Order: sequence, then structure tokens, then C-alpha cells
Amino acid sequence: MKDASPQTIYLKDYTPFGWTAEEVHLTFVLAPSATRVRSRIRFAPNPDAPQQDFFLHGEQLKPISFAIDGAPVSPEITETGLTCAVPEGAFIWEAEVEIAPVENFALEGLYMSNGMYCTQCEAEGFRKITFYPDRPDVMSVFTVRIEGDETVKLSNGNPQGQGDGWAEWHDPWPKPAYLFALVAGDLVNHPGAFTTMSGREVELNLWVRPGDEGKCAFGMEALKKSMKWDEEVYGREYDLDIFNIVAVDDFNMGAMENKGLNIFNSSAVLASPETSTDANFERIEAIIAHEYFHNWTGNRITCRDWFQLCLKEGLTVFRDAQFTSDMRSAEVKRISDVIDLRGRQFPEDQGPLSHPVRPESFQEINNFYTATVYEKGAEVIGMLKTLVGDEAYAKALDLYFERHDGDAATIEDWLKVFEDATGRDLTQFKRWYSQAGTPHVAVSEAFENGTYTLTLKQHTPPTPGQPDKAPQVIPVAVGLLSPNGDEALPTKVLELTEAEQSFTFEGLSAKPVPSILRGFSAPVVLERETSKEERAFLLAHDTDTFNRWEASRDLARECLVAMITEGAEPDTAWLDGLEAVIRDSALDPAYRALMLGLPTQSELAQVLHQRGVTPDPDAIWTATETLKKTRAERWSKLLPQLAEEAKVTEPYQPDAEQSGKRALGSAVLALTSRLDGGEAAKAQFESADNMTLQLSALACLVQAGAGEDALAKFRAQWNGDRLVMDKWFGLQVAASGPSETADRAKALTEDPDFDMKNPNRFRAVMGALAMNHAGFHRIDGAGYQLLADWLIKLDEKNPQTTARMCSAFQTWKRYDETRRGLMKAQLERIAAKPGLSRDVTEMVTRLLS
Ligand code: 0A1
Ligand code: ZN
Repeated sequence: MKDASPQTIYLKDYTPFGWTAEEVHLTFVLAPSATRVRSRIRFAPNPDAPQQDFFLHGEQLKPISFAIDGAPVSPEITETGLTCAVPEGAFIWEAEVEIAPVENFALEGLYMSNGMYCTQCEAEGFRKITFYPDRPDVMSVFTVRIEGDETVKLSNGNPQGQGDGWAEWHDPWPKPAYLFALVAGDLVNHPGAFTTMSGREVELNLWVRPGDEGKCAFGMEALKKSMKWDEEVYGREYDLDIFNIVAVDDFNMGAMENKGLNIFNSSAVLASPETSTDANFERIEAIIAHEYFHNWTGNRITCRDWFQLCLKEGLTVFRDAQFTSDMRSAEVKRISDVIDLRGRQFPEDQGPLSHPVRPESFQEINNFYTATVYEKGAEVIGMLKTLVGDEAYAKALDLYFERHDGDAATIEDWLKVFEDATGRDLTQFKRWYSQAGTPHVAVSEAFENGTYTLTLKQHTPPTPGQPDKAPQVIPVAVGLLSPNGDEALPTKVLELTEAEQSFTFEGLSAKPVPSILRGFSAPVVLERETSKEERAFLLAHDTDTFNRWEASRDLARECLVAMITEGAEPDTAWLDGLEAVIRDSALDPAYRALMLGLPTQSELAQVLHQRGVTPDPDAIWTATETLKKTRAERWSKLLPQLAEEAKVTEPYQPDAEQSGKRALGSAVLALTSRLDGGEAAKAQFESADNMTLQLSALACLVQAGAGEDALAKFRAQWNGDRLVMDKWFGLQVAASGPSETADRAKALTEDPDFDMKNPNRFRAVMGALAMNHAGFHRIDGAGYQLLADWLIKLDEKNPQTTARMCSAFQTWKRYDETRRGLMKAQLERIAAKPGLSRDVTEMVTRLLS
């Protein structure tokens, strides 16, 4: 259990460590409950640091022995580390400690997953392996010896030798301890090779548990594509002789970029057509790219301290999004990213957990691996690129790699590179890193004598600790359309820097229709009173594919809001406009599938709340269901035709073209199931030869209340496959009706295959419960209570995953008094639990604040 008396750490207090770690030698003698870790480190005084005590982090370590320059010493040891008197000059530090990986369920430090040893050291896990200055600005060259009976023993860098019961690794690149990794187990390998742009041969390996060999080919190809792309687009070459990836079943996050030895949650790397959906394939390709790209943006250039997390994460998410856009469809990727941003980051920014992209304080850094740091961090880089242009962006990145290679850098360093490369003053732009909250941009317009004026006003609502906000630099991409649908002005980027600013466009023969925030050029909420006719016009004519989709999304939102608040009928004019788009077979099926999507129920709750209406989850659910049914009935003749168009006749490929068709097919099947009670879904379920078709059919059947047989069959078919069974658990909760969601989830937690210690399985059930809006918010509080029960239980084992899942309660203040009271009571119950971890203490305190 962690130290529960929380201490706040501030960015402004940064001081460098008093020593440099010049060389690190580690020896691991592996044993499940008594692994010995011996360290030998050469420390030298750091001339740039102020005078300080010699302090090394260390948690939950059993001390065995300590020596300095060969002579035994007795440091003072506390719960968080040790202090020791040290010589004035350089010295050799030696320590031996004992740890128990088999008892480590927090999955931080060295732990075991299905008999295999593995590590997770970001952010502060290395201190659970040995005493060390566990901070990213202390970088060192590591040599590692592993002793144990396991057939495969891996660490960072290049192999240096191996023999009976031992293996040695040497990583020539100085790195912080958070990038350290070790894996040992009886694993099998899917090998590959890559020749770099300068002609070096790199050995590639994907290590998995026996039985998973058939799920490696796609990941290996994704890795090679990523390596090639980073050479071609960013000029970045891989820098070791070997690159290892390992799949583990028990992992808190998606994956980890340890130098030369990436460790992946098996759900983020293993794939086969029979067991993985198209969405799984796409996610795997993106995560492999993300971790690989970290080799430069994160590893070669790392962060000075954890406040700078967005330096590596924002940039790497931006890079992986560029990669996906290049490999697949850029328009589909952009729309999907915006849906995700609005679904995960906007609620964060609008609630009690709101924090800047670069936070200024934290108690537990693991609580800041958030959508704000990652996804908004990537949006900030996208805006920077839009503002300076593609060429200047490329120039600035070259300068960044040249200037900071080998550094532990800051956001100031990053922005200075752009200032030097472009001559631009980025002082105001920097507010994107320090101001929390989503800016709102209100638009008004005027047209007189051929001159069209757009007036933009920006305003960011207060967030915790930040009542007043200064104006930010907002790139607003705008295009103007003539009344006949032609483009009167192609896309132009307006730079909004003031609280209020007007932009004029001259020489227009008629009042144009503006298309604003094209491509979603900034992560803001656009406020504009627009007529339905104008939106329908944009839906029919906008040349910007993002805004064309956005027009339909706006109409869908307005239609649902009117249904919820006024009991209005579905907007048939919008449905007709939308029908024209989805009928257009010249358009990409994936795009048409996105067009068929509706705002989520949680997004509708947020919109209502913003308009001063208390959201009623049941009313939102009912309106959404009614609209779905209306659409199905209205388009009943069109559906078979679309289903035909969506058919794939070639053998399964998880590429953009085929998956786009299947996405359209599954949207059509969901509508059809509202008319035929699940008949077509049943047929698809029976005949499916890939997981995408099988799972979408199963979801329709469960949703239609006709899923019991199929669920049993699915379980019998996939019982031995942990990743597929996660889908079985999750889908039942996700697709069930609001009155039964919590009961279903509860019953599943009693299933013998429910294992709370496995984060994937826990999230499958509890994550799906939290995401099922009307189900989670059932008025008797059963959903809240069930989640809180399990969060309390899980915290004893795995504080990190527990803390992340507390965010399910982040919107609690927007609901009615009854629900608010029920959620608050659950948060207070969690907070009152004796021995609560530091991670969860921080989260519930912020949520209740
Ligand atoms: N750096 C990884 C994310 C990550 C963060 C923390 C972890 O454990 C606490 C694990 C992974 C990435 O961005 O992919
Ligand atoms: Zn990352």
C-alpha cells in the first residue's frame, strides 16, 4: 500500500538532482517471492545542482546491504527512500535489495503475469525495483544481467552475452529509469527484420506466450511500417541492433515505450481476423506506431520532469495520428479523433478534474496520464503546425532533434525551437499549455455592400484554481460558400488572438454561407446561432469533409435536444439531407458510416447542461431510441441496398477499404435489427468468419433482447481466449437496456471467469457499466453503488487502475439532485475507506472539491 498522506509536488519547485549517474549495472536473480536486485552505480557530483542530501527513491524494498566505494554503509531508510552520507567527489554506490514480484498486483515495478516476469516503470515504478534517483532528468547507461531458469530473458539495448541460466544486455543510449525494462519467461518469438535508411540491419522480435503465435503477423507488419514512416516523414532512424516487443496479459495501460524493449498489453498487439475486430486492428497499428515513435520523441529526447509529460505524449500522439492518416483515411481519422476528444477530453476539461495540458502540481503523477495531456496535447501541436505551416513545422522539428537529442527537455525548450525556426513570438500561444478548460468561440456575422464580416468572441469558462482566463491564439480555418454551393473562398486560417475580433472578406456578390472551424482546426466549442436550413446547406455542399459531417452532427444534436426538451418529432428535413449523403455511393463507406453515427448520450447530457437544462438520462435514452427506430422505419427500403453495398466478397483484410465497408454494414445491421427483431443479425452471427461481423451481430442481438443463445454459443466457442472473452463480458453490459445494465454487470462479477486483478477484464465490465449512460445513472443508484464497491475492492490491489476508473464520476455535478446525492455519497464512501491509496485519495478529493 502506498503512503496515504498525500504530498503535493509543484512545477515551480523543480531542482536538479545533486549527482549524475554515470553508469548503472544491475543484476537480477529471479525468484517469484524473493528476487534479489543488486545495483552498482557510479555517481559524480552535478555541478549544475544546488547543495543537497543524497536521497534515493525506494518503496517496498527489503534492504539487504549497502556500500560506498566498497565499504558497507547504513543509510537512513523511510517509506519513500533513503538518505546517506556520501563522499565529496565521485563514488561507486552498491546496494542489494529483495522484492516479491509474485505479490505485486499493482503492476508497477517488477511483477508477474501468467508466470512471466515483466516490468512497468513509468512513471515512478523503478523505485519499487531498487533505490535510485527515480526522476526523468537523471539519465544513465544501463548494463543488466538477468539470472533465472526462464528460456527468454530480455532487457533494454543490445544483447551482450548469454549462457546457461543468465543473459546480459547493454543499452548504449543514456536513459531515465522510467524506460528501464526486464522480461523473463518461457516465451515464443515471431521474428522479423528491418533495414534502416542507412542500411543497418535491425532484428525485430515479437515475444508472446505459447499459443499466441498466430496473432503476431499484423503487429510485426505495423512495426515495419512505423519504422519506415518515421524515416520518410521525420527523417528518424532506429538506433539499436535489435527491437523487441513483448505481449503481457496483465497491464495497466495500452503499452510502454521502454528503450528497445516495448511492453504491450496483449490487447494492444495480438490480432487475428477470427478474434479481433477492424477497430482492434486499427488501434493496434496506432499503438505500435505510438510506442515506436517514442524512440525519438520521448526516449532520445525525454522530459525534464513529469510536468512536461505532454512534451513526449502530445507530440507522439500527434505523430501517430499523422501515421494513421497516411496509412488509412485522413478524413475518417480526423472525425474519429474529434469524436474521441469530445467524448473523453471535453468532459474532463468541463468538470472537477480539469487541468492544463502541462499541470502545475500533482500528488500522484499516474493520475495525469489523461486525455488532456495526451489528446489535447496533440491538438496543441496540430494548431502550432497550422499556424506556422508545414514547411516551418518540419524545419522546427529538425532543429528540435538536432538541439535536444540526449536531453531531458521542457515545453519552454520545445517552443523556443519553434520561435527560433520561424521568428514567431509564441508567448501567447504558450497559454494552451498553462490554461485549463475548453475555450468557447461565439460567431456573429454581417454582410453589407459585398463585404462579409465575421466577428469571433472567445471565452473560457473558469476551471478549478483558474477563475479568469486570458485570450488564447486560436486558429480558425474558414471557407465561404456561395448560395449556389460553389466555394467563394477556399479555406483560410484566421488567427483569433483577442477576446473579440472581426475579419472581413470583400468583393462578394452575395451573402456567403460560412464553413467555420474546418477540419476542427482548434479544440474549442463553437457557438453559433445557425438556421437548420444553413446547416442542411452545409451538409449538402461543404467541400470540407469534416464540416460536412459536423453539419449533420449539429442537426442530430439539435433534433435530439428538441425531442428531449420539447417532446418534438424527429427532424425529417435533416433525415432527408442525411439520406442523400448516405445514398451517395461515390463517398467512402467509412465516411458514410460515420455520418450515420449519433451524438452519444453522455454528449447530449453535456450539451443540455451547458444550456442550463438538467439532463435526464432516461429521457435522453428514450429520445435516442425513438430516433433510431424512426430512422430504421424511414429508411427501411434503403437498408437492404446499403447492406448489399457494404458486402465484402474478398478474403478478410483489416485495411481501410474493407473495414469501411464493414463499418457501414454494421451501422445498417443495427438499424435493420430495429425492424426485424434481430433476424438478419442472427443470420450474420451464424455465418460470420471474422470477429468484426460476429461481434456486431452479437451486439444487435443483445440490444434487441434476443442475445441469450448467441451469447452462450459465443462463450462456448471462445472460452479459452482471454481477449475475446473480454469482449463477451463487455458487450453484454454495453448493449443492455438501462434497467438491466447494473444487474448484468453485477452478475458478471460473480462469473468464475471474472478476475478483478486483470485490468482488461475489470475494465471490460466496470468500464462498460460506466459508459452505458442511462444504465450507469439508473435512478436507484445501483450502478453507482456497484462501481464504488468494486473500486474499493480493487484499490487494495491496483491503485492505478482504480484511480483511472474514478473518472466515471467526473460529471456527477451536472445531474439532478437525487443522482447527485447518490454519486456524492459513493465518492464519500470511497474517500472514507481506511488505507485508501494516494492515487485514489487524490482523485476523489478532486472530484468532491
Ligand atoms: N508512456 C506510455 C503510457 C504508459 C504510462 C504509464 C504506464 O504505467 C503506469 C504505462 C504506459 C504511452 O504513452 O504509451
Ligand atoms: Zn505515449
